[in-house]
Amino acid sequence: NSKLPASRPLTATHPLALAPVSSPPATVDGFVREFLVNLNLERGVALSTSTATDQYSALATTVRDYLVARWLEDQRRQRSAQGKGVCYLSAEYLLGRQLDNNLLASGLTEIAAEAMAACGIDIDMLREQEVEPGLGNGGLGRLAACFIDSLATLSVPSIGYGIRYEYGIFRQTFQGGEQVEKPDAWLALGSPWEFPHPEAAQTVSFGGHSETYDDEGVIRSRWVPAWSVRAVPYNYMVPGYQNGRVNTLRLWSAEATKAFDLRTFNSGDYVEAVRAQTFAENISKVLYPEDSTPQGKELRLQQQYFFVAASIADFLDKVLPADFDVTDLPERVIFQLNDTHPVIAVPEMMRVLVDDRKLDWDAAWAITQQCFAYTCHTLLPEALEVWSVDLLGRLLPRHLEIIYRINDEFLVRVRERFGDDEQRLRDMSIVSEHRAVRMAYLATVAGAKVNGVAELHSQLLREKVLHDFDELMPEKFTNVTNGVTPRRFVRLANPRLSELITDALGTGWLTDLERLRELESYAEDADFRSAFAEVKAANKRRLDEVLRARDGFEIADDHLLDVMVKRLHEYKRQMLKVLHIVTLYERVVSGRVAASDLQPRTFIFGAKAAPGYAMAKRVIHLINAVGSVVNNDPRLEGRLKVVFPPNYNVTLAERVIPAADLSEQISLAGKEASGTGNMKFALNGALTIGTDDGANVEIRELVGDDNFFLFGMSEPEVEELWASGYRPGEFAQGDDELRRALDLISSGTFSGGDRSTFEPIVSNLLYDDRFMVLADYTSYIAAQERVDAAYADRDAWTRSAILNVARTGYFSSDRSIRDYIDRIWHTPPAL
Ligand code: GP0
Repeated sequence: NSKLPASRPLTATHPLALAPVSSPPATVDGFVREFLVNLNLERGVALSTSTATDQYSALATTVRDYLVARWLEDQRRQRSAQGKGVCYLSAEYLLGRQLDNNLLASGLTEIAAEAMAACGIDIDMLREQEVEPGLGNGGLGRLAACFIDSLATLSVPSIGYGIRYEYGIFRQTFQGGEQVEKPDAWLALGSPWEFPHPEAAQTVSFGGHSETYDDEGVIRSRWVPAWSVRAVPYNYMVPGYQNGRVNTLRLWSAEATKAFDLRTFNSGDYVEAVRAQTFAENISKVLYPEDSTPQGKELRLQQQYFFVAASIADFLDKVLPADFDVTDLPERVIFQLNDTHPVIAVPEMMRVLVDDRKLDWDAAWAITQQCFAYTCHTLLPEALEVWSVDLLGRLLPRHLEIIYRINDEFLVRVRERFGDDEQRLRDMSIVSEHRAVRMAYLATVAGAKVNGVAELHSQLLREKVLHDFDELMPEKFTNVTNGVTPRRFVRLANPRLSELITDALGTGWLTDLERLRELESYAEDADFRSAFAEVKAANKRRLDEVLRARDGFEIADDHLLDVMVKRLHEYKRQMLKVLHIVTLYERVVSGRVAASDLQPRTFIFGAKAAPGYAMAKRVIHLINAVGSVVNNDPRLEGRLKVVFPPNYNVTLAERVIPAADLSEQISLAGKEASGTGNMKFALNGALTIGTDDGANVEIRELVGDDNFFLFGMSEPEVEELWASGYRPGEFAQGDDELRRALDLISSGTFSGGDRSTFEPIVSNLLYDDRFMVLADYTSYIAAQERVDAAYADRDAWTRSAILNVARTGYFSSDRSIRDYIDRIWHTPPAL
């Protein structure tokens, strides 16, 4: 009997307290009722007077209501099981829109559509109201979002911890073809998906000094910080795909502590008081927009420490039972470090165990080494974070001390193993000669495991970036090839393809993506091929509609859709793509090729540049400039189009990728850690033109050479050319068309006759060219000719596209998560 007792208060053991809510009935009527209740009670409006914002918010809240009971049940289950769980520590989660994902996960998509229709509301219009939470830069943040989806779908007890930035990745606009950044006020209308918990706030301290004291005869260290902020958790539900599970994503927001108010009050300076408030709130104000090139700013270190200190405290004090013995910690948790951004968690854990919990150093170190694992996402030396000793000493003096001690003990080990090899000691020291703390080294020394994100990447980590560490502790190194969630990037992004697959294979493939293999035989079926081609064509028409409405661009039906979407970075080589377009253009305007002989193509770009990355911004300007010339030159007869919609984000990705014919993955071999866009395209039936880099290698092995356009130098060839002294100018001399393309850019053709605008790009290529664009140009152009030839046989192309889908089920993030469990986490099978 779960009736409320009339006079006694509800106790924690009362049945209603144990199973507090039941979901509303999963019927159209039940949904409508809940929706109207939310509209009335949450928004305070009637249906007749509600705005689109009200309706979207009430719809989201309604979906949330259906998930809450499962969420609470999962929390209860995870608490009572007391098993080992995963804490994913990531400074970025590039979530994308939530509504459709949560409808799909809860199985409410049709019911919600009918319910909205019953209310006279166009649910598609409500979908468009949602502002995506852009709490990440690119691949790394999106990977974290895919991983928490798979963790929930695989029923792994886990919590994602991160930062609730008030401003996510900037909104990109173009003015005169140049990137202009606008703040992303994604919270301006509130977010219906979050649950703030100010009562569960943690205090996070900074500054001050470290001192020793006599603790009943034992000399101990303690940190006497100078200031602190409040970390307020905001919880988000992370539903598994139709499995009744809901995990938690906990994002921290910074607020001023009472101490700030007190200081103000005492000083009597109101304005100073408010300024202090702002100072605290600054910590979670904005996502740093640098991808792969950290800036070493103090505020960023504050952000990093802020969220990991709050997360560790939350896990130890709130998630674990009150009487938990921290010596058992390795049986209960593994903290996965998503790149170096959260690595300051290592000394923080040591500080908590040694200073607060009074464990001896060796015991604490043994625990810490089992509780952390580190994922490296890069091969670029400039992407490896370092923090100056001065900054660390100022902001986190006790942590710096701890890092020094970890380093001292580590160097003793190095000496034991390699003798007094001073060069090696310098090379491996966590604290460099330049008084900088190398966070990747700290993570490698502290972590139980270190993984790269694709086979080639993990191999190069062992051979190059972390070579010395691999020699000393080879057992730590492993690989987990990245993956993407098929729920968002196949099912939601490509409903037509999903339906076609389900018609052929039945259900079940969305959580067992290797089953796509069964499509191989369908590639030989002419009816299936034409159905598949019709899906691609329909996706192009859908993209055409989206881009017309969004930016006024058109996508012609008969064009090959050639897509390069990713952050703008020189190593990714958007310039190679530009040179291809300029070459095609030059062929026609010079009269060497008739426009009618061109395979019609539309080139789609999507790319944000870090605001301080001048060369990247120049390339954006050039793409737009080439676009406005090419798109308007009648000599091309409309056969080449360049389309660069601003503000590429997850929402746009979900529209662009399913429409693509050709996926551009053209980084210099040995530079792209993995790539994840490459996987999304292949799974949606685009063929890849790519170098032997990152996960491209694995994609090509799986789909087969016949279904992949390989070009360019291999990583060893790149190394060899560097070693022999790379002179890019010689490649320009050696290829007539390359020289013509560069000359055309230099001549001012794309800059209204002004020769200076793009001169820095051309001279950079001719005299420096760190990423060997010119060396790979000839091979790239040849590969593009093979693309044109292949596309001419449309039916054979479609066959290859189907085989790409059939053979890339390996790239489900479910498989990645299983690999993490087997190779790194060793968590028990799901509850
Ligand atoms: C790597 F170092 N990545 C970094 C970084 O700062 N930001 C970032 O997004 C990316 C890699 O470049 C990647 O190769 C990789 O797939 C991704 O991390 C996830 O592992 C392409 O985006």
